[in-house]
Amino acid sequence: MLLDQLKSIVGPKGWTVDPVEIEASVTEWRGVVHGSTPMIVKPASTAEVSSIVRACADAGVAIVPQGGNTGMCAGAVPDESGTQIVLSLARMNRIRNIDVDNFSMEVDAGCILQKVQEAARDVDRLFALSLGAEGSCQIGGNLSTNAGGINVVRYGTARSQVLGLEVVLADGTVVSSLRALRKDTAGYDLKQLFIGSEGTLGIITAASLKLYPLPGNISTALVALQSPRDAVRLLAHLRTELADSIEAFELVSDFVFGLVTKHAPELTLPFDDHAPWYVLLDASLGERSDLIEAALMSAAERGLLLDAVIAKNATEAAQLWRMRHSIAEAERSLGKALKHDISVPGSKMEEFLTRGDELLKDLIPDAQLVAFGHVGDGNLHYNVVLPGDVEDGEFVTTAIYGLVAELGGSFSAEHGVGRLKRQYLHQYRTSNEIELMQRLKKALDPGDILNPGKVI
Ligand code: FAD
Ligand code: 2HG
Ligand code: ZN
Repeated sequence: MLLDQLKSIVGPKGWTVDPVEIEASVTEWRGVVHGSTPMIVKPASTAEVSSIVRACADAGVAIVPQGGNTGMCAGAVPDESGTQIVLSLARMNRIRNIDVDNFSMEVDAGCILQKVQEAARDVDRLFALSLGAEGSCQIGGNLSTNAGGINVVRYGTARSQVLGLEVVLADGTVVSSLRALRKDTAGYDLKQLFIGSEGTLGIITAASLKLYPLPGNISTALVALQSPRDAVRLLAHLRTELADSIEAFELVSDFVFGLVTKHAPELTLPFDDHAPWYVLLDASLGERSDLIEAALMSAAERGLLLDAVIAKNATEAAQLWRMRHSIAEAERSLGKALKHDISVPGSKMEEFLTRGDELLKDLIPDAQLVAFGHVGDGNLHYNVVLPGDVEDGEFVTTAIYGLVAELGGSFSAEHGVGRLKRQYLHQYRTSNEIELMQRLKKALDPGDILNPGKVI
């Protein structure tokens, strides 16, 4: 019997059928998808992951790898069949080693992102991935979704932070390419296949990560703006004026900050008057923190901004970033929004927002638009809260994705495809791209046991 076999592989601490734990693991972060599983297995080593996968493959039973279960497209929850095993990486949470001189570290896949950041900071290094869920998401989940977050504008997505990976394949084979090298042209770059594949091609058990020098003093500013176009122009201006020291550059609509301050009344906007849009930014200027004021002044002279506040100290800066990182929670309290994590070229951002606005007014005038995001990367969260009497918003999503495609963008820029966006992958990728993805999936997972029903 498979469940008994799995129990004996992981020992008494390595599995659970506790209803409370099961409930949390089968429910997507917003509760929009609710699956079922007979058991959660929690291996403590790569060897255990390998044995679990081999046993499941022999029995023809599917596995759903799960990190912090903070994903936004139901990739980490099992389906409703009640047969899929959830494989939690939570017990594999060791920082394996840090090579300070090589600016690299090796970690288990189940390490919480914040723990990785802190371990790097303790040795004066930066691990440059940061996002609102960092207190609970795991590095394995970050890599499997190729997560973005607030520092992509400077350091790239999760993919750019990886030097090597250790992966368990669908037949239990362990492929270790944990080399901590920045240059390596020996054969195919296998790690890239698994990064962003959302647990459908292999289970990531460890990673060798790239570190940077700590950026030193960070200047944080909140800028009030008339339009997203000004945000794009302001970013170009600041990049030039401040020698490309912008570490984060996030756009938020006034409506969205209104949601946050309603949801968390202790947070307030530091302006007397409201503006249509805001940008929250970090710049690493070291001792030259005065430069940010001069750069913002010259931006104001060019008409690129309405007002700006520079955080006076780390506490004020943290308060501003709390407002940004509280958006997902605040939106969740409104109900089940249609989430669209789209991207368009920066030059098309304004057109997308103007035409998107017209489209929404036309289709569904009482909808509430929750627009914010990583404008420096052309990645917007263009979420729509439907009025109570509209049950199914698929027509809205289809129209928005159509506009995104027309402007040369992507319907899925940051959170992955998971289960919720799967149908659109087939619509917005060419048939040759889909066929190649299917061939890769078949070659690596012929029995379709790794996270079936997700992505492809
Ligand atoms: P999970 O949700 O557990 O899993 C995600 C996917 O990866 C699933 O398909 C799962 O099967 C697979 N997976 C997990 N671990 C492994 C593994 N070890 N091997 C193989 N496959 C695996 N995302 C962003 O990109 N940018 C943001 O700014 C951002 N902000 C967020 C803010 C909040 C408040 C929340 C709740 C979420 C946010 N997210 C963001 C989404 C989410 O945090 C990220 O997608 C994160 O990378 C998921 O990590 P996780 O450990 O929770 O993965
Ligand atoms: C963010 O940027 C996350 O805060 C979550 O990617 C986005 O809630 C969302 O739609
Ligand atoms: Zn985001």
